[in-house]
Amino acid sequence: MFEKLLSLPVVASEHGKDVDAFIIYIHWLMGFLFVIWMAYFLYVLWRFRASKNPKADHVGVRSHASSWLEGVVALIEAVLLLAFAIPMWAKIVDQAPEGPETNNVRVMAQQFGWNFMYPGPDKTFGAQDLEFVTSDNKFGQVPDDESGADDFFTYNDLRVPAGKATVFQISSLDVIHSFKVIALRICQDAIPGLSIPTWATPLKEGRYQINCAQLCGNGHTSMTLGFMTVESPEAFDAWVAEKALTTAGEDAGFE
Ligand SMILES: [Cu+2]
Repeated sequence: MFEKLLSLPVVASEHGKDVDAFIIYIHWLMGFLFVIWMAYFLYVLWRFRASKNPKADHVGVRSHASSWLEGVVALIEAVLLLAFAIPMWAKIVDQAPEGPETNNVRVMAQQFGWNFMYPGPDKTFGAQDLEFVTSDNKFGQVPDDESGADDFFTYNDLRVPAGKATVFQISSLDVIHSFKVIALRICQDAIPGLSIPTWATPLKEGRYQINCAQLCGNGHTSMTLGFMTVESPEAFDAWVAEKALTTAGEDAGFE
């Protein structure tokens, strides 16, 4: 029972197990600190009990040991942040993969759903320009751009191939949303006017919920109607070929 109660949500991405390991490590560390601090608290209650200390000491601690200790803790935290956390973020998160084996999807959040744009079989997106954005052209696709001829759109239906990295370019049509796929262990704010990449390599085939992780309005909860399907690369390629033939250029969205 406890195993089910305490387990983390299903992991479908390559880096997801590292995120989970980190979460578990932090819980162990916090558990350890909790035990130590509680023991210290009980010791202090006993050590400075009223029966042995009838008169309060108004000077208190005379040594500077605790100030030094705090300085050391601050230094360790600065080293963790500057030497480990920031370089690791720059290496793992900011450097999205590129190349022919990488799948690319543009994500346009709106009140209240998810629009997805695929580059089609040529794997190249058509040009985008803000001046072309309308309610039927949410990504601002430039008309008559050749590489955009096979680009197609879906609404609340995200598909990605298993075993290949997918880079999501996240943006928003209206307010700030946040693209969160718990199974992939990714979460990125969707900000109007910006296109922010985030990426993951899905491994486990299946259908997973997409969440909006910013309270974005009164229909916020219905953004959970977005789903991501991880399928075999063959099934994904067949789907892309069929969609590009049948719905290229057609808005799939919210009416
Ligand atoms: Cu939202």
